Amino acid sequence: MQWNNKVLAFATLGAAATLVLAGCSGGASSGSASGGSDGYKIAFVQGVAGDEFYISMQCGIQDEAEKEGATVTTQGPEKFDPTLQKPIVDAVVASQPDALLIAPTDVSAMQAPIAAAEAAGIKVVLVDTTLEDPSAAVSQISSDNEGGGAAAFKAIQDANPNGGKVLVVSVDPGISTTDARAKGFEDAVAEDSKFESVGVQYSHNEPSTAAEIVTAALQKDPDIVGIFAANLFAAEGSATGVQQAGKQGAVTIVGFDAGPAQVKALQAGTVQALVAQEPATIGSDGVKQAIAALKGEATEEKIQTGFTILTKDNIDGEGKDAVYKSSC
Ligand code: T6T
Repeated sequence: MQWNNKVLAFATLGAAATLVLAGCSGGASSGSASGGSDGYKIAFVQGVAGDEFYISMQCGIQDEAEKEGATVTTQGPEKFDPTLQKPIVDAVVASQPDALLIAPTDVSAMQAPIAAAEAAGIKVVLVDTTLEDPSAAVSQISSDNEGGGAAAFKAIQDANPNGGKVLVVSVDPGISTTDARAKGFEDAVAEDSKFESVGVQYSHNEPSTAAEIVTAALQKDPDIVGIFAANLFAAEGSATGVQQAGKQGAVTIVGFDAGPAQVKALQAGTVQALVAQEPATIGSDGVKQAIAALKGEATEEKIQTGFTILTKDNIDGEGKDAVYKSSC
């Protein structure tokens, strides 16, 4: 597991396409960004539109692009779904940008559309998620997702020294990030005989489905002590599910990401810890790698960014900066 300094400092918990204007608030609209007229054209394809993780990434991309005099257009599918993301990529390829920054929604289904971008001479950077075969990309940038999953288990472990049953609420199989988080969590659980995993369930990125999963799981196994929600929407829904089951405070919830609604749940005590990623850094690093490739300079094959564990103790202080944005 890779820990950055912030993680060490904060790991205190007893543990239909939307085209978004660069520089605007992230709502559904259409158009393209402004930037240096002679600069590179960068297309950013999000995993899903309206997700504060990708909005924060967009902010990082735009800030870095502005420094370089490059223009950015941002688009994302309405759902985290390769059948909706593929046509967006196809249209982006047809529009011939210089570079494509993309978070593929599936490790295999997005392979061919992204290979087509590379074949068209577009420099591809994979941001956040990756592919089974990432060779079409000049660089892959993501959090330490496995490490984040293990850190989530540590938070549950610290809050429940006697052990017990734990549940993972993920998104869909085939997403590199959430699969790695679930693996990191499950591997760590397997190393502590006091804990037993009741398995990984998939919410399809729908908070309401995550809430249903959690209420049903708590009915079946009322002795569940901890829930790891592997992304923002799974975490929002898991918090609702625990509340609906009347188990607030009795079950430790640790969620990946740090959207504003997740932070409210942390402050309210429904959720005990959040694993905040650094989406703006992923985005700015993505722009740097794309531009290096366009200039014929060396690129880094893989860049791993850090995460911060947010708790009630640091969220109103040092942790504030790690909260995701709803608009740039
Ligand atoms: O957790 C992030 C991202 O890292 C993951 O790949 C998909 O879900 C999010 O966008 C949060 O909703």
